[in-house]
Amino acid sequence: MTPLSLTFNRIFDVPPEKLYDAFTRKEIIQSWFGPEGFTIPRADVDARAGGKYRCEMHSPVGAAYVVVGEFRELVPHERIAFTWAWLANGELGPETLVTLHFADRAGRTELTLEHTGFATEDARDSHQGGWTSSFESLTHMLAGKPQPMESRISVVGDPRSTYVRSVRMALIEKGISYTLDPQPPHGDIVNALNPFGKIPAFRAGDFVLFESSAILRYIDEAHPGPRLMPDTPAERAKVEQWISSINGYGYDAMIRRFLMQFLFPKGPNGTPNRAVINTAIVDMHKQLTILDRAYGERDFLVGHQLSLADLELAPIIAYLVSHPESKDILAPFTNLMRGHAVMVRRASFAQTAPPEF
Ligand SMILES: N[C@@H](CCC(=O)N[C@@H](CS)C(=O)NCC(=O)O)C(=O)O
Repeated sequence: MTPLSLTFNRIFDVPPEKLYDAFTRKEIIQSWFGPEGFTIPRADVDARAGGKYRCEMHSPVGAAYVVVGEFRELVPHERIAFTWAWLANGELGPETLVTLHFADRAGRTELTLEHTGFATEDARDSHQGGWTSSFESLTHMLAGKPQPMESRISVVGDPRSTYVRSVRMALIEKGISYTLDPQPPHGDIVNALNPFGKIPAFRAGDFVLFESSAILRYIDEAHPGPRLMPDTPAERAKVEQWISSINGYGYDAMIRRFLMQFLFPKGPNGTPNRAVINTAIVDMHKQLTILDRAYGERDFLVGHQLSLADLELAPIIAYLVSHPESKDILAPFTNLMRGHAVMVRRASFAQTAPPEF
């Protein structure tokens, strides 16, 4: 009969102490644990015999998994044994046992991982791929490839959202790698990160943020790469001014009342409500006039360089350009259209093109 257990043998290019830390230190666990592409937004680890651990993993498409267990044995740099059980919908699955042996091989480490006690062959087989991919993540982390906790950034939200796109564009402009969890608003995963249930939500390791303006500021200030805010206080205030007004009034008229009325019509017999659209168009005209004046002869909303304000606006204008009625409305606003053409040429714009509604 096939044993209901798994055994893996791998050599890692680090000494046993370092590999041992990768399984016992919370901040290191968060930088690699789980299959490739997964993030660990939360890990609680009490690495002593009888101590408990709880690890929350998110897959690249946003599925959340929680594994919990208890450390049974820890012999520093030699051996670790811990129980392993999945927690789903508040219910604990069957408990299995993971044992790790670390053998020094002239400065490298041979790791033997045994995972025993599976109740079924299916349960065993479903862990085979998980561990195999996790060893890849571990290898990347140990080689210093980009998996430190702070760079494990994820943007949570449907990529069709203009706000989600702005945040993704900022990350790309800064050269920061991230994963996208394409979650709808008001789902469990989003609600857990943003009490208002809106998207985007943003995670950098344990750090969670919502509201695109705050996320954009954080991305810019907390990371190296090209600055997305101008140098002077006056210009920075202008950027805030545009972000706030685009967020407060622009989105409301151009996306919520205009575009959404075509995509999700609320008028008689499921047709777009013309009265809503017409008042939105009046407001759009006023807003586009103001924005067009702000560009003047320049290609950016503030100064002569890309700023967070341009990133907040571009995804909204992109939707208007792609809709026949608003395309015509936009045409006379030549300064704004020139600025938008500059945005369209950026890699961050091309790489975040939203899927169709
Ligand atoms: N002020 C928020 C607005 C976020 C927002 O409204 N997002 C939309 C998607 S584009 C959303 O979540 N809508 C669902 C809702 O309003 O309930 C921000 O800047 O992040």
